[in-house]
Amino acid sequence: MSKPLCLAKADYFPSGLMPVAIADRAPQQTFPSHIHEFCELVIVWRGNGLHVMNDRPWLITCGDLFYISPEDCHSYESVNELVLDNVIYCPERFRLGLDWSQFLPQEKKAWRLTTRGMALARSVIQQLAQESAKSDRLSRQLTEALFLQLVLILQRHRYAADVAWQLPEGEQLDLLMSAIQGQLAHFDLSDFCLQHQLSERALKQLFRQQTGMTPGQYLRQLRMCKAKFLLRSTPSLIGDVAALCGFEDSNYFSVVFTRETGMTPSAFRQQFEQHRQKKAAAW
Ligand code: RM4
Ligand code: NI
Repeated sequence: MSKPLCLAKADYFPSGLMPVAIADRAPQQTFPSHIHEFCELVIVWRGNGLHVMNDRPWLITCGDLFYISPEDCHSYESVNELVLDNVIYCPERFRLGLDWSQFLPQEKKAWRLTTRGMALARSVIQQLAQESAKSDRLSRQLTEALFLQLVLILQRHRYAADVAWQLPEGEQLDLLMSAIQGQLAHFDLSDFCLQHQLSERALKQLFRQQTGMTPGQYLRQLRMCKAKFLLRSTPSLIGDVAALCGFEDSNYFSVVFTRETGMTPSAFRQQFEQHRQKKAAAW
């Protein structure tokens, strides 16, 4: 294999003395495999994409956080309105005399940030962007102090991104079920497994053992339950009910609904209409 591209300090830092710089990527475009002469913190604000680091794929979205060392090789293979900040830094330029290895994790590179952590980090990064663009000594010191503040905030508000495979099986199921329920209209099992680094095959098997159905069947049943509820208790149009339940095509929704319940969506709704009218007439 050919050597990957190596990004040079001189191209990304305004001066040879400044220890930190902010490279905001709004948007981040696809970017080929590369290593760096510097270190990099990546904080994802919005959108999604496929980030590959040292040959491992990560489906990334808001709240993802990566600590990238010079020798880590990474790329952005696909992007979808991906917005992130790269906080790039050169440890040998720090002058405050701190033991930086204490503040920056060595082993674990992929983390997630809480919403609160994102808000706090964002405001420090805004200040960092301003200070690091200047060149006087005080600005360099302030930049270093702000960077310390940032890494401490990240430490306090981050959590491990890829612990799901270490969870006991029961908790893997909880995680899966709450994800299905929470994203009824858009749930995708492969994405879920990629995100949590779980084996799709093993998870399907576990799900089947415990519930007697596949995750796909469970998802379909939940969607049908929601559809019945909406048809029965709201005046929403059938097309809207279909969309809320994850069906882009309302004809296809009608086919599935009829197959599952033995009734078309409008016949199903009709029953309750008649019931309601009779009740109203009786009064
Ligand atoms: C690129 C990409 C790279 C980063 C450089 C500074 O757009 O985000 O990962 O190293 O910027
Ligand atoms: Ni990079």
